[in-house]
Amino acid sequence: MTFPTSPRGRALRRGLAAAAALAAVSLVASGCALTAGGDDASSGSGSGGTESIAFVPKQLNNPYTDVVLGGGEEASKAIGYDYSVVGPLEASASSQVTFLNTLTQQGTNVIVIAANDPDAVGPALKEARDGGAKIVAFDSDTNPDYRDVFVSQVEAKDVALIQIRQMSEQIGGEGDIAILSATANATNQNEWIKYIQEEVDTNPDYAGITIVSTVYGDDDDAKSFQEAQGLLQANPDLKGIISPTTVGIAATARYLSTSEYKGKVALTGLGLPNEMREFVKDGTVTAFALWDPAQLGEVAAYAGQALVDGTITGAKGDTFTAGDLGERTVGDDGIVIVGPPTEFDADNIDDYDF
Ligand code: RAM
Repeated sequence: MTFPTSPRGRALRRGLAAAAALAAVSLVASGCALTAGGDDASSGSGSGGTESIAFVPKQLNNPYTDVVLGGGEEASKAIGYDYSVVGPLEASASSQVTFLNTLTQQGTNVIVIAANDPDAVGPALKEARDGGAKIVAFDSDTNPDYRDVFVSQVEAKDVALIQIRQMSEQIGGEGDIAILSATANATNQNEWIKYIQEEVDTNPDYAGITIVSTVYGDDDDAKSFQEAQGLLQANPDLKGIISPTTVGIAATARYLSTSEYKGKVALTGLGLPNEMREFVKDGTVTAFALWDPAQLGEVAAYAGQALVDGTITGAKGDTFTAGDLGERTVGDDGIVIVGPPTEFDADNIDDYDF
């Protein structure tokens, strides 16, 4: 099943991809600041607004994050907020805490965070809220006690269902598979993996499939590449790898593409079309999935504004308008869904530019 995308949606994607490229330049600059300046990494484009919004991704230098931030920056400008990005260069559990403390001291109005660990950021977020900040989690949730809303890319279970179905289709429903994830504490990854395992354990369609190993590339390209190589060495009969992370799937595809396993070991998961195109065209990858990352950043910014304005409190049934993306409703547990996911293959990958 493929979810159609309108030409207008594609045009929007192209525009946001351009914005993301600009954001990426800022992030490179911030990486330099980190090296030269000690414990802070930041970038931003003050727009002169009175309210401020700061995005704290799991890590800087992640191409997926760059596209999310492109959407976040566009929306922040549209609502007249001062926009900035701060965050660690690696996605370890407590690496975001010092950045949150600084934002609290600065009186930031909205903190938009993708948590490296659901609890490690808790005390710092509590302090920010005590100081009046609104907290929007995105991509990877915090413990719900510590945020006002969680803007989730798509329903977590749907992400899992697509990936296991694609894998099953590609290996003929039979065989050993492995999962190559991001970091071990990432809430989003662990939820998707839980649902994938649940499907394998309970859905008769997948009775012939066994998950023999789960490894962590930490959203580091080199480590992900090595983990992919290690999986094939340790499991010579492996039929496929699911990598629910854009960094992991791209690194695994690169490894497979020049190995004896190209075209023999299936690879699916969540990837950026622009990073995966060459591997779809050279026969390493048949199909994978993702949503529009820029929309995630956009909806997060508008949710932050709605919280500051008091239009929503994060209660179930609250609604707000996310610019051109239209009305969004807060669901169970304060979750706002962006969706829908799209499946990419050789037939449609050239229609996307992010
Ligand atoms: C990676 C990150 C992110 C995830 C995407 C699909 O870049 O791990 O959290 O949502 O992939």
